[in-house]
Amino acid sequence: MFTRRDILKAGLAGSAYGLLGPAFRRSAFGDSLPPSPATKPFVVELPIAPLAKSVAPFATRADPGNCVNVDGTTAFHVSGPRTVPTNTEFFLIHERAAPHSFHPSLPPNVIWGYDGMAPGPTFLARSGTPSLVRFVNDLPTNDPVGIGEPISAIHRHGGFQFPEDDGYPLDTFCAGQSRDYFYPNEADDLQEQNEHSTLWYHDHAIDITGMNVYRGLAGFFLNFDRVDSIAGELDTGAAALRLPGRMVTLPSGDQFRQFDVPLVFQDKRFDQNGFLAFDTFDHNGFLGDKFLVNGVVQPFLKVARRKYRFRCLNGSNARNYEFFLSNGQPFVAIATDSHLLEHPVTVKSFRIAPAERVEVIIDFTNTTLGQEIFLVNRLEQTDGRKPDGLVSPGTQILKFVVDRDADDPSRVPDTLRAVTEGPQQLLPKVTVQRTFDFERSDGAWVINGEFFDENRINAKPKRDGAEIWILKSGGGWVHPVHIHLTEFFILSRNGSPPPPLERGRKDTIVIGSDRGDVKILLPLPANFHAVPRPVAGRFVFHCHNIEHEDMRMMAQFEVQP
Ligand SMILES: [Cu+2]
Repeated sequence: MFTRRDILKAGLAGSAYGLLGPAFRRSAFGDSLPPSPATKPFVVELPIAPLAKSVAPFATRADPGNCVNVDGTTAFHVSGPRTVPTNTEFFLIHERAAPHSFHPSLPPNVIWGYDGMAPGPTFLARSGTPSLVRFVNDLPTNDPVGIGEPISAIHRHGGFQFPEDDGYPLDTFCAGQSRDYFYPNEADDLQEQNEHSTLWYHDHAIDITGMNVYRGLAGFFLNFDRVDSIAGELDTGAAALRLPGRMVTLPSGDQFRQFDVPLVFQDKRFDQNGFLAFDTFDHNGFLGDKFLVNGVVQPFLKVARRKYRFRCLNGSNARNYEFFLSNGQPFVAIATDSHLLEHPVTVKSFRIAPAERVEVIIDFTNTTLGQEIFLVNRLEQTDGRKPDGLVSPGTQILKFVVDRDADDPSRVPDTLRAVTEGPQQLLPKVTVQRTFDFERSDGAWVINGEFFDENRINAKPKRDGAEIWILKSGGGWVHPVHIHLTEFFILSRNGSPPPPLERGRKDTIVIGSDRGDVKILLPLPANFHAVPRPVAGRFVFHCHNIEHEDMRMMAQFEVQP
């Protein structure tokens, strides 16, 4: 089988794809793409993925270890049956093809989803209660659509987990196989400031992540603790923030999280028959012309006159967004990436790059019944290089329809999550400063001049230490850089203090073009506690424009024991 890297090496890109079989056929459009069929906006109600349900504990088993990746490699981390704490919750998720309606005027499409859903089921985890998730690969090996490969690795993005559970891109399982992932659900080094909020899980298999995520393999993983608690606004505990959100039981008996809404934004393109299209040879970053929220084109959401928490995730392959509200109302940002901010920040708009999360409170209290408010993207982007800039009026992505009143015991306190170990405490631990240059090379993507090579370790930081990294981009290209394992503080952007939404801990950071370079401070945790073990081993960092990632803009560090 040819890989994208083989194609690159052979210099065949864009010319000989017809030789390469269905998985590599160019979809039914060329560089002069016909636009997707017209779809009427705001006729579909926003879907909200069901919560993942735990199952009876099962015996864990060895990872297969013999799944052959498209580049010929096999797993690096192979773990045997696991010993997990007795309070671990077990989950069983099947990756499978399933029919999906993106919009009523498009024909049913076949997506690949966790439990056949795109986005997949949402996990709600409690800090201190680990999860063991068995992902079973039931993806088809003879897929007629030709978008995606039935080879999987699962990365829980923003998660603090062992190297073998991190979705290291070689650690795949093939159709017919499964892999068990253990998530400790604990804050790094058990510090409350490091408790997680909005994580997401998605495919991370070497060279094919872009196609597999585009086909639907992504979902939310939310983490709660005593401060940002599952009881949320109804929590009577002294430590509870009581942010908007509560659990309710639906008539079906299923649990549902109300007033706390995950929103994944993705752009897609459809051919003239209304079927999902993808260009395997767009190595700059694939852009769609349809805007989806939670898997459907331009939906609406009925809201009550009260506060809501929205967990915004950019799940697009390459598109950046800047969101505004059509009535000019501000957002109150409470979290960026995996962490609550120290203090809420009121903003008129916020920008979000691929894989970033921004959590905002929108207060509908002072609206009128029947009022319609739109979430609008005003950031234009026409290629994978960078967003073009703000336009007016922009594109309405999601319509809120105010249709009722509801009680609102929620609060947004002035202090959300105090930072007890910030740059001031960490800087004395720094012993190493490194520079990583993210650049284009021969139509593909390199870090410090080199493609990802699983046999090369680019950095060997010490556990329980801290490092300064300078991330640079050349050629006017924007790269959302994601670092696994640890979340960092931004010391400066272009030599100046970071803007307000970049002052919390981050796991993905945009560099390049007018955003410039960043200097970041990475703390390296010392220990895992749920299964006691020092933090050590290999983790990757890469561009999260997934086409850049698949074209090898990735490197790795190995935390030293
Ligand atoms: Cu990039």
